[in-house]
Amino acid sequence: MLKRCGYNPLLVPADVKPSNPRFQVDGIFNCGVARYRGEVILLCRVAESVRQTDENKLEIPVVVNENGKDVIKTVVYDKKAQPEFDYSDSRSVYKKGPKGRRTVANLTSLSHLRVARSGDGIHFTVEDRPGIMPIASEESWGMEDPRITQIGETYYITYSAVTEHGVCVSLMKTKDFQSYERMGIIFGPENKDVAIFPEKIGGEYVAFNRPVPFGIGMPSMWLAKSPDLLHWGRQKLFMATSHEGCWDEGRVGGGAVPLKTEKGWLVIYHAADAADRYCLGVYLLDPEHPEQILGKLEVPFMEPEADYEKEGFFGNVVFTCGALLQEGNVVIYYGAADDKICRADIELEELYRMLGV
Ligand code: MAN
Repeated sequence: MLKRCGYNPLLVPADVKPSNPRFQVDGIFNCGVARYRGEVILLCRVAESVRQTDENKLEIPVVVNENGKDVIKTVVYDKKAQPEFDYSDSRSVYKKGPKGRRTVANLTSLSHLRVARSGDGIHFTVEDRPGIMPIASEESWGMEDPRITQIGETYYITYSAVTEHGVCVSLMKTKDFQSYERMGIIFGPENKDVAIFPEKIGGEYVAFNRPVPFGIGMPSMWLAKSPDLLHWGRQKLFMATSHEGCWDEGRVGGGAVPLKTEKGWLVIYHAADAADRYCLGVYLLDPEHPEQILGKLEVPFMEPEADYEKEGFFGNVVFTCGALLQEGNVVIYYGAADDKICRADIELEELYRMLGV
């Protein structure tokens, strides 16, 4: 039913030129998707780290402002001399706390956003330079997981804006994927996975978002509304995590920007279990009332199964930020194991059948 592209992975770290001679590319993954002037554009998350020279040390890049100018500096951990930190997760360094609690001390890599283009949706060329680099005031720890919503001729991009004070979601816009206008933070910390519907519904913009509660509750999917794309409110819980032992027990969050079909909004989302295994699920929502679910699959329709999804920077992950409708097919671009970009297609009719609509 689901056809993984025979050319997978479409993009790997070796396809990307580092933005800085001291850096190596750890991953190109979790990309926003758009059609622009007859081409498919992927706005990719590119994660880079410092090429390490001493195995006892870990040098981490961050953006800081010095004398009014943004520069990349490194934070250096001495693994032997600093055992109070946990270095076992490839994505983050954790500070060990009491009762097994741990907090993120740093991310191991710094992500920026970069454009890749293709005429056929399969063979992509990655630009030599970053499209947008993080700035110290808003994204000192990086820009992650962009999602593109086309409204008219403007492409609105939401992304995780990460700093030491938390993960926010910011908005920017472009008309040409060359110059970008930052519009600021639209969801304060901690929030992620914002996918804006591509048109107003009932006179308002609608977006999924994924606040991370502290103390009570789990990271779940919420729906917010806005008159202008900047001011979001009237939050409603859309879907909470599921029961213990289920594929969606750990977290659920928006995935691809919702696709408009003749039967309603097709929503591909992600969920992770307690072991951080990320799968994709699907919903069909009422065209006029997106909080109303017309069809839902109780099981994931895509799980990390291929080697390139099971192994990588952070294994057992399929994660999408964007999909396209093309001749009766849903074309899903997704990040595999947090370091590659892949494609999988599924017929829309097949999805309808699975959803019982
Ligand atoms: C995070 C996401 C993604 C990433 C997954 C899996 O929660 O924001 O950036 O792909 O974890 O590591």
